[in-house]
Parts: sequence; C-alpha cells; structure tokens
Amino acid sequence: MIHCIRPGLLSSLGLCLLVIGSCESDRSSVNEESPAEESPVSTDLPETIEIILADFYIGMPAILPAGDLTLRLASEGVEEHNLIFVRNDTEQTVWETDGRLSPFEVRTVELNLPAGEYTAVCDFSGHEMRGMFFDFTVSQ
Ligand SMILES: [Cu+2]
Repeated sequence: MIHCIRPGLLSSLGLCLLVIGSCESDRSSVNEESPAEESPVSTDLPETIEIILADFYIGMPAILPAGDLTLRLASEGVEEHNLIFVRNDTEQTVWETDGRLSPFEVRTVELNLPAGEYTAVCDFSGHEMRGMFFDFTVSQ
C-alpha cells in the first residue's frame, strides 16, 4: 500500500507520512472498539492518577490528561493534608479536597480539568511554605 519511490528524500518522506496518516484514520474508523480517536496518546495513560501527600511534598505526574480524571490521594505522613488545584492564569482555586486527609488516609476522587497550567497546593498549617506545592500541566 505504501509506495515510496524517490523523487527526493524529503518529499517522499512527506508523502509517506501522509499515506500512513490516512491509513491510520481509515483503520480506526473501521475498528469499532477504538475509543474517541482524537487523542490516541491519552489512551495509554493510566485512568487513575496517584497523588502522594507527604510531610512535606506532593508527589504526582507533571502532566495530566484533560477531561474526566480519577485521583487516588494517599496521605503518607503523620500530618493532616489537603489538596487544592489553582489555575495559574487566573490564580483561582478550581478544585479542592473535601476537608483534610487524615494521616495515612487514602481517598479516591473524580474531577474534570480543562487544559491549562495549574499548581497543586496543600495550604494547611503552612505546608505550602514547607514544600507542599507542585506545578503541573493538563494537556489535551
Ligand atoms: Cu500538607
């Protein structure tokens, strides 16, 4: 199906990419089991994002997929912690935990985040100043 005859390396490479691209979209439209085909990369990401709240840091991925997310929050310190997501462009809190997590509590929450730049913060009892903040990106 893919014919790469050489009328110049760059142009044939471009042609091949076009051909491959169109083949892939043909295939995914035929395969009914494939999910929404607009972002094939995000299907490889875990559905549940693990976030560790420790004394005193936040452990989480630097990039999250946009849309519906399940977060598994694990408090791993002897202190109580909360978690707040702030959008960096507006500096507004867009999500926060329902109260604080007890030491060693594990909590699963669901939320939906649009693409953008965010900061995760624990603002309990000066924890942000002690290192409990983390910049992350939500990408399409
Ligand atoms: Cu904290």
